[in-house]
Amino acid sequence: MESMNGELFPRERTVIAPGAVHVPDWLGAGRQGELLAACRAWARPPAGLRTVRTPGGGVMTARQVCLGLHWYPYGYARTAVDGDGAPVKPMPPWLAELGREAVTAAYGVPPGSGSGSEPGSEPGESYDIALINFYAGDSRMGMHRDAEERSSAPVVSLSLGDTCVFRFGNTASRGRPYQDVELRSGDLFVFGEASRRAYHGVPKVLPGTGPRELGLTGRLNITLRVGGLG
Ligand SMILES: O=C(O)CCC(=O)C(=O)O
Repeated sequence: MESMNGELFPRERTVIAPGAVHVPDWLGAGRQGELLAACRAWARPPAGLRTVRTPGGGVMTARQVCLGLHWYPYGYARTAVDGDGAPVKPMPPWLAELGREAVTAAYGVPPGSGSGSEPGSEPGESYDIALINFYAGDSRMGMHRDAEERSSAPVVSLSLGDTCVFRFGNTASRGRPYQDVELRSGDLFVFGEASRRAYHGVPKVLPGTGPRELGLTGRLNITLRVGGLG
């Protein structure tokens, strides 16, 4: 018998590497719609969606908007220093809470719960940064590490819209070994512990694969991070 989304076998929670966990279909259709509506509001100026240029002269094909702190290559600021210069929009408490729930869903324990075995964040640390990347058409993202945060709390990644190939690698280099994981609308991916500084990227987005009822052309990815930046 097929599951509701047409799969012959339901996709299951999978540990991709130590501390790196894929939880398919974590966000239901209603929550995806709410998150998309919020992303559309955050994308508007001031400090809205922008094109990111790297110091080496490269241009990122995914466009980005930030909450809490503004990421630029390669640091964090309180204003959109490589955009319109406006103050970054605040991180809403409900999104920080979603980050905590996501870690609990991935690892089975909330962040900072004190068992000693759980990854990353200290008690009291909360998700205070969101990076929202919008992939239109054939946008992609090269292999990189999320390295500007001072906290070792896990990164929480939420996907909306078109399916992508997410490449999850190792901490030593951009090359092999890596694993390719299909991230679909509503999927959660958490990487912390030994995988917190692993290289990762998006080699491919598959246009037209998102759920029609969501009403998004392209793909959105939201990563929630603990900055530890004071
Ligand atoms: O779009 C994705 O799934 C990954 C985004 C990413 O790597 C990042 O924001 O650092």
